[in-house]
Amino acid sequence: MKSMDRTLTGHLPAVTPGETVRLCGHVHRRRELAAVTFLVLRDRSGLAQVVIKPADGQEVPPEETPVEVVGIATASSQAPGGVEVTSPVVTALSAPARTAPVELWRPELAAGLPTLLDHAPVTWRHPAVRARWEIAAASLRGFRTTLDSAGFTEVHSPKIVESATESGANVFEIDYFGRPAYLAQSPQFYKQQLVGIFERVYEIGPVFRAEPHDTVRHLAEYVSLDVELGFVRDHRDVLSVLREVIAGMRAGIKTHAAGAVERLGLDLPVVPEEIPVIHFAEALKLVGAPADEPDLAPEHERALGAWAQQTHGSDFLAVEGYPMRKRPFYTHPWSRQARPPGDGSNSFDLLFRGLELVTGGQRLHRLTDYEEALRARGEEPPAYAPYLQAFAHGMPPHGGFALGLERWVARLVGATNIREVTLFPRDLHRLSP
Ligand code: AMO
Repeated sequence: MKSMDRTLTGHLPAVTPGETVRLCGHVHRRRELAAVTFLVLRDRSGLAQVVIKPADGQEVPPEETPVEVVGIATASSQAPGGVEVTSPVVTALSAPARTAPVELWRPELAAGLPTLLDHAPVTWRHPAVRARWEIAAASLRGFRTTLDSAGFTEVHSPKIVESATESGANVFEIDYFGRPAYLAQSPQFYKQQLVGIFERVYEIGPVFRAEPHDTVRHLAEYVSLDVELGFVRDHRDVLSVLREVIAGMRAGIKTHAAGAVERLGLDLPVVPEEIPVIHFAEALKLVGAPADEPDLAPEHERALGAWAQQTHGSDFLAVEGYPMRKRPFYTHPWSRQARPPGDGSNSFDLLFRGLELVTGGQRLHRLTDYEEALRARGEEPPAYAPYLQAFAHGMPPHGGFALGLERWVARLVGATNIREVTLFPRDLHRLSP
């Protein structure tokens, strides 16, 4: 008995009735009736019912206490999966758990967002809450699988950096052995330099934004899924890779998180063979915004999302040709034949169900273009010397994109606030748990 392997609750239905099994998990629910006590045990794979009769002489510790249960697998039409455990020996694996701040055994968690976040180490135990991260984890598997099989190399770049990459404003300054340094706002500079080495790279990692606004779509730290590839013709090649990546993330969810999809009743998006593309100038017209607007407001993105759904039956819409003045200095100017009005760029945003999910595009790749672009923005190229050396020594035309993991999951599960799908969110007001 001592060396007996553990059976997961999810595998219990496959056990031959009459066999002895050993389960480990948390007490999800303890129900004491006059003649019998039911213990619902929760492990990483699901729930199982354990039936305790007075003659078994077993005490069930309070809900959330981790336990080991050794008993007989017994067929029962009442039990989840048709098999329950009887005649058990129940051993507590820690001191009795304190009463949880929320009733985790209820099918749906009845708690407001502050309670969920304040008690995250406990509230994430709820199966319906945990399912959200299962979606995230399966998406990451799909992301990696897709890129690994397309010849990409996974990289990791420093998170303590010398200068801002996206804009100076929302950067966290830190004390680095007595001199100023910053938390990386994105792996942008590094992923570009690494294209010169590996040609195709991706990184999954945290990025930091000192977001001064308290919104439902911004965090101070989020998980960025970054991709960069060389020898592109323009941003449309990048968009094709993005399409494959999103299809791969969806496939990852279907394969590795089928239980979470079912539990949450998700309607996974259809990823069209080709993601519909609209030019920024057209998009402004469509939503009735002034032609000189430099960016899309959230309500514009929502309207465009609805338009993409109606016109193309698509949950996704790429908006290309954003004005150069709103994009970072490394952005490549518009180069396709049909020249749109204004100072367009070879960059795009991807909207998913009316929310910006991805930013990407083609980058400059000639040293002289960088020097010019930096000077035009009042910056001195020597300040960027470590980054610019890659271009001095020859870089191919390249481009890439970054996808915010929390926004992807929030849209998939229908969460209005991205904090609902973030394990331990960091924002203007929150630094713990
Ligand atoms: P950008 O700054 O647009 O682009 O970020 C890319 C994507 O990251 C997500 N995102 C955020 N998610 C949560 N909280 C935030 N504060 C936040 N800010 C951004 C969004 C967004 O679309 N270097 C470029 C990418 C590139 O061109 O490759 C960049 O970082 O989903």
